[in-house]
Amino acid sequence: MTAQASVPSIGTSQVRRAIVPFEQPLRTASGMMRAAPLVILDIRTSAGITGHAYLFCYTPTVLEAAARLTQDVARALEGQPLAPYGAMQQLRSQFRLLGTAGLLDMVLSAIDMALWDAWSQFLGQPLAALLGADLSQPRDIPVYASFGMEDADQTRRNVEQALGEGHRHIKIKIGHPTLGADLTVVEAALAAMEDRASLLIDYNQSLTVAEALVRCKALDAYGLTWIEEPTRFDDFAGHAEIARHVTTPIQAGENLWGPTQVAASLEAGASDLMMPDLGKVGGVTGWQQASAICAARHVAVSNHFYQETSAHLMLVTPGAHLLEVFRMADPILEHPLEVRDGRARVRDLPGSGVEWREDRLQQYLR
Ligand code: SMN
Ligand code: MG
Repeated sequence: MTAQASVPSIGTSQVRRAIVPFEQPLRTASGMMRAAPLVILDIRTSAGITGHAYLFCYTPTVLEAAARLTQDVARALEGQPLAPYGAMQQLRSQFRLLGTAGLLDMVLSAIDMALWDAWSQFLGQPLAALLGADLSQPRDIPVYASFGMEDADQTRRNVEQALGEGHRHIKIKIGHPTLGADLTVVEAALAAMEDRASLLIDYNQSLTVAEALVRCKALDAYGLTWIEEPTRFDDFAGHAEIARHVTTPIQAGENLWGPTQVAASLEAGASDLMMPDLGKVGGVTGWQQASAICAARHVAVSNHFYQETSAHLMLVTPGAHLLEVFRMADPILEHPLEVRDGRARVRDLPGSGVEWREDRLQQYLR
């Protein structure tokens, strides 16, 4: 039997919508979030295996459209061989004239993640092992605790909580009305940390370039691990201007559409670090291509969201840096990513680690 004959074919997909409340509302300098609007995707195969993925849609306003688009695009895959590379190449070729940046790239990313989950289940391998990691070796990935934009008192409490959980890297969001207010919160976090952890900050694109130059230069005095998205994500020249005048590493990438935009961003010198989002960069396939671009430029790589699948990928990512653990889907997952003493570990089981707790998922379906 030829290898091709043994590859199962892609079957029908089940697409559902869920809104899963955050443990606590999350304030960013660019808006407040209270829940995760998620597309829940299950792609069946002729081998009786089902690939799972969720897609974070940021706002409930687009959830129904994203689910409908996911259903329509996944239908175009039915009958194709499951092998993700060929299936995604074929699927993306249909959108060459339309272009995919935006919701369609998110939908294609989710489909890609589900196909890779099914593919690694079919081959009986954890995704990381399938991509070349030796899971018999130590495979802990340093994580960071990620918090919203809070005042000094709540920031101190968040830092204490994260330190108590063993975290050695902590991210907070700033972008308060004044630089002084930002520095008050940063100083409160650093005082509570007492050198037991490193501090990362995230402006969520909230500053003009001029204001970012003032604020980031002032932040240079604090020895931060990175300053994230000080200005609009797609203003590569603006980010590059900031990066040229600031010694603290500039971090960006969570909003970049695909490896091509990752390459353009790095080419422009927009950031010193990169943090692709699996739900925007093109899923596992997009991450592999983006990761290769970063490796060629010796740029350290972190993730944004999707820690279950990202943890597998970080084990085969040159320059793997820090893993963001943002537990938006935990309430509906059978096996939330295990984090102990500030380090994450993937399970040595087939697949990407995304599996629903159906009884809990039912509570959140819309
Ligand atoms: C972020 C963006 C959107 C929602 C929550 C958090 C943030 C991050 O930019 O880096 O996690
Ligand atoms: Mg961010």
